[in-house]
Amino acid sequence: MPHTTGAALKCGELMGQHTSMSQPDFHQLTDGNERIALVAGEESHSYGEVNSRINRFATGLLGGRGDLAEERIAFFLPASLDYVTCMHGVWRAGGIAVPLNVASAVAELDHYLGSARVTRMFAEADAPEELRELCASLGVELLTVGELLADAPGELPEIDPGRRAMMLFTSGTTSKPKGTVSTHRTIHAQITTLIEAWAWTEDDVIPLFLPLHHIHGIINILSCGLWAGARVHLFAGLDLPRVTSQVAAGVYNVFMAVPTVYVKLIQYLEQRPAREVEAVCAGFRVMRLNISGSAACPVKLFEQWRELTGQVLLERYGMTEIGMGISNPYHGERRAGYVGQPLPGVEAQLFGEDHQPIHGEGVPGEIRIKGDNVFLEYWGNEEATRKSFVDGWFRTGDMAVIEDGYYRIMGRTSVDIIKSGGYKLSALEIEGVLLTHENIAEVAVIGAEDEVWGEAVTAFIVTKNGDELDYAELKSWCAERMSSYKIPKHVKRLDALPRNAMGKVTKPSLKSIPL
Ligand code: MLC
Ligand code: AMP
Repeated sequence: MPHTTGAALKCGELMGQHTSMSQPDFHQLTDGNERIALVAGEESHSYGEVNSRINRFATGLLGGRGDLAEERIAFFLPASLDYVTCMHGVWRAGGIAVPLNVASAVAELDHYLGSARVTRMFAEADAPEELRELCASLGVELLTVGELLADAPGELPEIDPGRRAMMLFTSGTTSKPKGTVSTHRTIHAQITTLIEAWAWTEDDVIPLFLPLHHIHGIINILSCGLWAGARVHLFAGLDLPRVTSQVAAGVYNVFMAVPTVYVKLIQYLEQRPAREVEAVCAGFRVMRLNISGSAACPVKLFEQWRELTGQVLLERYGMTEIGMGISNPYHGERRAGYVGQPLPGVEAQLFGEDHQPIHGEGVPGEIRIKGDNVFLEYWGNEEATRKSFVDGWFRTGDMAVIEDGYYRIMGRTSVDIIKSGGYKLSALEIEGVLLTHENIAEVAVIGAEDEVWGEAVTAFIVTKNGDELDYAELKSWCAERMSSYKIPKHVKRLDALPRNAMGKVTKPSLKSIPL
């Protein structure tokens, strides 16, 4: 994929327009601040310690240069001190941070690294051999954070807020994930609106077990936490025994997760002894805030959580391209099945198919968003960027209706987007991989309604030889080619796919086929 040759020019153009800053203003990240910023297992790190490590890393990254000039630096790191060092170090040195999914298959990493034209990648010392080979074949230098820590911090560049800061890969209606680029200003806006709306303070303590290649983990939890001077507990993944024991011990006062996590918590607690359940629920009950988002929170789940813990979930709506857009109130009615109202600084408007704004209530339309929170561009893909904006409004592809002043999400404009456990997946991307299987002639992938995952990836296939495919074999075939959460949970063989008169597969009709 061609890389935007206009990058340097555009950045130069922006330089004169806004005041410069040496780093996005995470005011608590300063030398000498002894408050604890990160807790990882038995280790904890103060803001001052993290700050000086970031400066030493940024200095090492620069290696004598004045500015990284938007060099794409990828990192393949779990939630850790190294991850935070990398993210902020790249920002301070003037690069574009490209955090990657540590659960990616090599074929996916090939696309991310290649399309972003990544030059350097940071991983742990024991990075898998396959990753080393991939980096070597792409000419990407593979390093550890420790290797680049300078002995002392050097001078760092002034970074204009309009410059590119981060690229996150997101699935869309095109087959391969696109790099969503946000600027320092975007990130600043995405953070500050949440600091205000959800009343973050430096007394907050929050667990972070969501992946750190998506905004839910990166912005809502890690960045808001560090901006506020709060304490963020890092986990490599959702470790229910550890998280719940910390909850029971009263460690946290804020909790943020996707609906699937609340489902998993309820299922987990159903199997635990009554005394433990009581302690965990008491730990949740005293928190100041429990948030659900990244996928629809079913009303039943909202009620179950309230019954179990007394917590009224605050549901909010967001997207990689916009950060958070719409939220139920911190103070005020949190309505089950609704996502609330636009956040401070975010403009939201429903539009009809004729691209006209819908005024008043009760008429569904597509949510479109404006504001500093909106991303800059899809990397190297001007056409996709252009198509996703109309008159300066970003088209989310999500349909909603306003009822009694609250937005209710109704679904998406595309059947090819699947939300599974909070991950956005492209049906077309999964179909593209399945079609390379030697015995698959045709395939249609949909998201089937599912109590745990929200939607479960489901593949309807027509085999070349007319026989069933062995599911276990197909699963391990897929595992070599895609992240495990993209692998179909259900596979159903059909003699032929249902098609309309134009020959197009009628995906909605697949939803009613029993699995
Ligand atoms: C894990 N598995 C999934 C899955 N997560 N399958 C489908 N969908 C998912 N989301 C599968 C694995 O492949 C594996 O299968 C098995 O479940 C166990 O894996 P695990 O990693 O141990 O699962 P678990 O830890 O329970 O993970 C569940 C989860 C995780 C909900 C914690 O999926 C998750 O972190 N989701 C959140 C993603 C997120 O942050 N989205 C935000 C995007 S930003 P097998 O067969 O190998 O056993 C966005 C904007 C916004 O949406 O508004 O926030
Ligand atoms: P992503 O592209 O991974 O950032 O996912 C963003 C998408 O998640 C949105 O476009 C919505 O479809 C969906 N989403 C996020 N929050 C909610 C919510 N509270 N209710 C319904 N859908 C949501």
